[in-house]
Amino acid sequence: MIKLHHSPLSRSVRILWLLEELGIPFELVSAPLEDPEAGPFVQKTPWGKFPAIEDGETVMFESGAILEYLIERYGEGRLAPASDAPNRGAYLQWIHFAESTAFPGLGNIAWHTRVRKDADEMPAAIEDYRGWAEAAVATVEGALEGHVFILGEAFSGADIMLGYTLMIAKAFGALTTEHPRSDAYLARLLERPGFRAALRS
Ligand SMILES: N[C@@H](CCC(=O)N[C@@H](CS)C(=O)NCC(=O)O)C(=O)O
Repeated sequence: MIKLHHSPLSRSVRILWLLEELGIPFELVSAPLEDPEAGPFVQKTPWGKFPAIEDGETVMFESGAILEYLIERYGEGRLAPASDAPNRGAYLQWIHFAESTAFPGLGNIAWHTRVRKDADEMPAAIEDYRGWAEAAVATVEGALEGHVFILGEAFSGADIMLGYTLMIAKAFGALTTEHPRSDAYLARLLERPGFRAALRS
């Protein structure tokens, strides 16, 4: 059985949400976040980070990679366009955009406001991080024109990756009333029972 190492509100929410959407059995191992100032990779998981999964001999971290792996292995055609579908490229792009491009600004704001608590000493840097995060939200805002989900009508794993990022962007004030499509999209995602369940654990 798949084992998910999860910490509340961390990026492992994405994988818990995915597992709920897939409806496959899994074991949840939940733990509080160790003090991030203790150093990188110190979490009590196989790779020192949340999320991590164990699936037989496969032990992984990186939320985007885990999401792709689980959908390919257990999706049975759900939650992703086929590998030769015209929107397969967009699907992969948004999965990776959510973490690699959209998250770093938010991660830096979180680090300096919640962990180091030195944000007031570095206003220019914080403004830059906020600018990066807002630019990422604006990119999603443009892409959502005429769309229910990021690929159009169909919900996919890319929405799971983006939904978590947008939730954090809203919490840090980078998703605002200037982004009505993104805000409505996030609200739609938050109505999904899987996302709600993942946020409760
Ligand atoms: N890019 C990785 C980031 C993983 C990550 O940094 N996770 C955070 C929680 S959201 C963590 O484990 N932080 C504690 C630490 O780095 O020790 C992913 O998407 O899974």
